[in-house]
Amino acid sequence: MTTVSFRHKIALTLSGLLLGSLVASAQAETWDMPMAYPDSNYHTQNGKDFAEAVRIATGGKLDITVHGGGSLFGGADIKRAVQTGQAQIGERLLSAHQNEDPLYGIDSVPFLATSFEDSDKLWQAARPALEKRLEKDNLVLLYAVPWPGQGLYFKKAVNSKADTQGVKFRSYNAATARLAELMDMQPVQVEAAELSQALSTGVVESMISSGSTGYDSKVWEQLTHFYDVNAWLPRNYVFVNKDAWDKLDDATRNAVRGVALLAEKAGTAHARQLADWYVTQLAANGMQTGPAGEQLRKDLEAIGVTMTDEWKKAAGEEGSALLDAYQKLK
Ligand code: PCA
Repeated sequence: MTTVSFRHKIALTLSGLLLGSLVASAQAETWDMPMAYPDSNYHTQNGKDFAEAVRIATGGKLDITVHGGGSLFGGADIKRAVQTGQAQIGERLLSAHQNEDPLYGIDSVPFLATSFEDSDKLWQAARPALEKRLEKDNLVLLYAVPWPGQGLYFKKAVNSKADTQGVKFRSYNAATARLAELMDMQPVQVEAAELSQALSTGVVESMISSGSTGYDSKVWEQLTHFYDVNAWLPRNYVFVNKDAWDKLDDATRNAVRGVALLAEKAGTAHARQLADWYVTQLAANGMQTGPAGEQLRKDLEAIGVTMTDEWKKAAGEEGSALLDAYQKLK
């Protein structure tokens, strides 16, 4: 009797599982997730962990395939691809859209938030407005993870603006291009995926970025100096096409939201853990690393004031309200 009921239970469980998996596979959504940065980078690793956790949390109902390193769409095309539904979900540098709306550039205002703590506060203050703004672009914001602080890379010692005249500078958004102009450099927009090539062919010879991207691109093969100026901590964010999102049932959407919350925490913790290590790696590979000298710092601060004023003017009342909200959290 006991044996029968046990077997009966197993049979029931098995058929239940089978039915469950049939239902799941009948309803399984498959999404492509283009990401711009290399597979080895912590942002991409975090995206892969996110996709895996979504698979588990939804019992296989939502199956996300991550395409790292710009392999499915290059960085510059990812937002459009997701807006138009060519991909259902993607990751991109948020401030890359600053030319569409100054709000997108709030995390690249020089010296506004220069630590992970302040970057978190700025994100907390700005997130609701960014969520609304993205919705206008047919996108749903899931999570965002910061890069470490941005420092200046050169192939010579630079002590002040006098040393940067005419230097070819790799930019990755409107703020970095503006910074180059204000230092009398020549900005050239280059995606991280093409950075090594742009450096080795001499298209660019300097940049502002984190130790992370310097490490990923082995910039020590061409560059010699890294000034750890912590100008800002830009974010990559992960977003979903609104139509694809609306097609999911409530339980799946809740599961994805929960996993996204964890992904933001895990990715941010990773960034914090790795920030110093990356700079150590630059030094271990022969680069001179350290803070900027006094005159260079002063020059950068003056440029920061100009850029902050310009951003405030461009972002208007909404921008000022966000800055106020941020100051209240500090
Ligand atoms: N790495 C990215 C953006 C900011 C960063 O640290 C890049 O250089 O493209």
